[in-house]
Parts: sequence; C-alpha cells; structure tokens
Amino acid sequence: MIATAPTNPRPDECLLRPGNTNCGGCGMSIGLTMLGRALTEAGDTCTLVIPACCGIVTAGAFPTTSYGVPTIATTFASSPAVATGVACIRDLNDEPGQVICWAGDGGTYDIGLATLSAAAERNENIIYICYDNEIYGNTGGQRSSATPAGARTTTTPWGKTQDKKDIMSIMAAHRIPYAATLSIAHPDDFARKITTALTTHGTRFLLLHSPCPTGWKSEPEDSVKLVRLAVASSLFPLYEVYDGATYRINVEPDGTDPAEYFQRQRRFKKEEIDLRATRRACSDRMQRLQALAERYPSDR
Ligand SMILES: Cc1ncc(C[n+]2csc(CCOP(=O)(O)OP(=O)(O)O)c2C)c(N)n1
Ligand code: SF4
Ligand SMILES: [Mg+2]
Repeated sequence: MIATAPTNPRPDECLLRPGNTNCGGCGMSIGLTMLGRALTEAGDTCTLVIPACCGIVTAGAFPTTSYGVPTIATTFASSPAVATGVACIRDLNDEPGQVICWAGDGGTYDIGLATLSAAAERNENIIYICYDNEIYGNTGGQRSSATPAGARTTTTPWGKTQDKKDIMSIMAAHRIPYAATLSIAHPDDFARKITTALTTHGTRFLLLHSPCPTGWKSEPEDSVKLVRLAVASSLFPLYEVYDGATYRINVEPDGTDPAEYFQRQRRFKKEEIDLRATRRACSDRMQRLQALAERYPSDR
C-alpha cells in the first residue's frame, strides 16, 4: 500500500502530473485530466484508490509518483473495500474531499467485481470510475469480459467469441443513486456528469470508454475519433441511470456505421467481424435504452 502526501490542492494541476509513462494517445491520461478540471471547477479534491492496472503502474512509485493527490495502491479485489474504509473515516471526521476508485476493466468487470458489488449494495459513499480499455493492458493485453467480440488479444489470438459484459446494467441493478457512461470525445457531457457525481451521496459508478493505442493497435492520434465513432454508432452509448430506475440518453446516435471504428484498429480483422450482426446489436442496444428512457424518464 502506498500513500502519498498531497502536494497541490488543485487537482487540475496535479491529478496526473508530467513524468508518467502512459502511452501516447492513452484515454486514461485524457480522462484524468478532465476529472482534475471538473474537481477543481467544483472546488473539490480527492483521494485516489487504485488497484493493479496501468493506472497505478505508469504513475510510478512513491516518492516520485505522478499523482499529486493522496493515492492508495490496493490489490485487485480490495479497492472498493479500501475506498469504503477511507470514506467512512472521512465522513466520521466530517472531512472534505471525494474518495475515488480509479480502476481498469479487469479490476472492475472481472477480478474486483465481488467487492464492487458489496460496496454498491451497501451504497457506500464513494465514486468508482472504471476506465475501460477493453483489455488487461499492463500485463500484455489479455482478454477481459469487457473485450468486445471479434477483438484479437494475446489470449484470443483468433478473435474473442463472447460479447462485452453489460456492466452498466449490473451496476444499475444495485439501485445505486447514479451510474453513467463517459467519453473523452464529449468533454462537456463528461464534466457535467462528474459534477453530478460530486454532488450526489452514495455509490456513484462511472464507465469511461478509454482508448488504448497499444492494445487496440490503433494510431495514438485516432483515440478521440475512435471513441466518438463508438458513441455515434451506438457501440458505446452515452446515458445516465438514476437510482437504478430512471434513464436519460445524453447523445442521440446519428446513424454512423460502426465499420470505420473496426477498420481503424488492427486488433480487429475484417474476416472476424460480423458487421451485419454488429449493426443489429447496435440498433437493439439503442432501442432498448430508448424504450427505458421513454418509459422511465429521469426528471433530474
Ligand atoms: C489477483 C491478481 N490477479 C492477476 C494479477 C496480475 N495483473 C496485474 S494488472 C492485470 C491486468 C489489469 O487489467 P485492467 O484492470 O483492465 O487494467 P489495465 O492494465 O488495462 O490498465 C493483471 C492481470 C494481479 N496483480 N492480481
Ligand atoms: S497500455 Fe493502454 S491503458 Fe495502458 S498506458 Fe498504454 S495506452 Fe494507456
Ligand atoms: Mg484494462
């Protein structure tokens, strides 16, 4: 466990400082920068709780870590439990600041799911952000249950056959006060959702689609374009769920074909992507969300 002393009260200047070894075009770097700005804008700050993942490795170790806010490195399975403890002490002492778990998809969808579910069921007063790069990135690019069908990884060399797990529905089923998807291609929507999370009490779950040029075998300069294509084509819709009950869609898809998303990443091979099935899945996903948003609209 590594704890670092806060060196700068402004998260926009210090959440992720220069000197980290994130790859160029890493969605995590942009996501942390946007998170830092939103925290500063709100006059808030945070303690980070980070399990094993690129997020804890690339920042480096104490005392030269790139994180300028207090940071606790945990085992995979324990980050929601550790965050729970830190948040309880903060609330008991009536202290300010957010406790934010910053975890990868491996730590969220797979290895840490049990303690995340337990914390959500107790509605612990924490923010949990999963930066989803759809792969076990820092151990060489193995598949996770967030990896989409057709993606080649080191453990699915001919393309994954299962589709991505629907973690948003799993989290919404816990009836937590707030769950939302985030995209670095939609910064205003990103900032507004962080503000909503900061002003909500209880377990808040945010899912960030996080491009990973190394694992996705894409060009670093394509990162924002890729996640924008994912939103526009309904591969990764932007929406919010309040109390697991009411829904709001934030960006309506514009009918963009998902084909370009696949073409720009060498983790996908043309012959292994069933584009017709993918288009149908995108349309089904959006129709289901639209039906929920119409039947159970959010008034917040
Ligand atoms: C219980 C346990 N199993 C496996 C590992 C090895 N391990 C460390 S990081 C990692 C992958 C993490 O993937 P993810 O959470 O998606 O983060 P990313 O590396 O993609 O940023 C694995 C398998 C570990 N540290 N602990
Ligand atoms: S491997 Fe992927 S997630 Fe990890 S630092 Fe590089 S681009 Fe970011
Ligand atoms: Mg990952």
